[in-house]
Amino acid sequence: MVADVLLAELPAGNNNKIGLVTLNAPAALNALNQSMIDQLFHQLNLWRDRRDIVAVFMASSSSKAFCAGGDVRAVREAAVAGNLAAVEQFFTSEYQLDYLIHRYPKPLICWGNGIVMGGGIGLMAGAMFRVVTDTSMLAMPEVAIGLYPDVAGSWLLHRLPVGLGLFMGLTGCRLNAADAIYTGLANRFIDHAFYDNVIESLQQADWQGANHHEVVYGVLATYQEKSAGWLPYSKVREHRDLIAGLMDQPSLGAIMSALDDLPDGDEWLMAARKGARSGSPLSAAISYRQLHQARHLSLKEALHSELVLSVNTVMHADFCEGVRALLVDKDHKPQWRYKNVDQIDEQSLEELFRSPWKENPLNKM
Ligand code: QUE
Repeated sequence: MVADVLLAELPAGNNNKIGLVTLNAPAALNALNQSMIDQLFHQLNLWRDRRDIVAVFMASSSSKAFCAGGDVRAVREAAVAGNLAAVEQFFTSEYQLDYLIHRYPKPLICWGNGIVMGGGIGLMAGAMFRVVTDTSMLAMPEVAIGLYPDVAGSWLLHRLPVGLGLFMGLTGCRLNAADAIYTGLANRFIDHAFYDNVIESLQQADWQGANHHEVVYGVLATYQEKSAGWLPYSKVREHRDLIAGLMDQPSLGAIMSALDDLPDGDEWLMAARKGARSGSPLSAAISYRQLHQARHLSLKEALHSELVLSVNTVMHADFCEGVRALLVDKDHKPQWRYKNVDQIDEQSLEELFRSPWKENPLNKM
């Protein structure tokens, strides 16, 4: 069996080493399964405590994707089999990993080449150095499968330009490298052709006695400069005011109508409109409510509330049907529980936010 996470310790002079994790499940676009999450969590913890590890680098062996999300097919199978424990374990360990990355004390570089969606954003968002490339495509597309923007999305999406986080959650819109830099979801743009050079320069840098963050900063700055002419055009920046206006409505119903009423013309906006029209109305309502409720939560609190919501959404909302329609049967005809957001009754929605546990499983983190 081929390992789905490749580990390497690259020599970086004076017995220093750079920890390199390479996601290696290309057929699944590196969608994170339980084993990959466990391996990442274990190794990042070991490297954190090792004196000879000066920096950690996360990358992918696939030119198509850094990480397309979580292995939602496996999560659905567990849910369909009534294996609640497996569903709980998956989200608990995924969020623990995300939390570890957000608080990692060593320079952590995430090379977000190709697709970076959902759980992939969860890995990237917490890294100090978040690199996007000429092929990067970022999205929080969970509304399409009956989930909602988790992996700390309810913490992260508030920190984007006004209205954009909610817009991303309701439409699943796609961001390119320029959008990612503009929003802060990424903070370095480097052409993917420089990947080997970046690794080599990190290995050849003078780490001894130097501040390790400054070393990484300098190496990435060099290749960012060489890539400067390539940054694509930002649709998010162009439409910033429009998006803010669309999201500034008295109710979710009014927001969905505003999205539905977007005129033909701009292809990026039409794709977002399509995402909003075809996504799960229940997911839209969950996202809307969760984003508002999480406004003042810490990262840790946000993850705790997401764990409740994710497990409930998988067991009791549109998730299994969404994954069936988009990723299993691929008929792309999900039968959502509600036709539109106005038909959702408050009590059913409320129940999804109610914790099934006396103690949240993330309390051990
Ligand atoms: C929305 C999503 C996901 C998606 C498609 C969507 C998602 C996800 C995957 C995915 C992709 C490839 C795989 C896999 C899952 O697709 O979160 O197992 O092999 O993980 O429209 O949120």
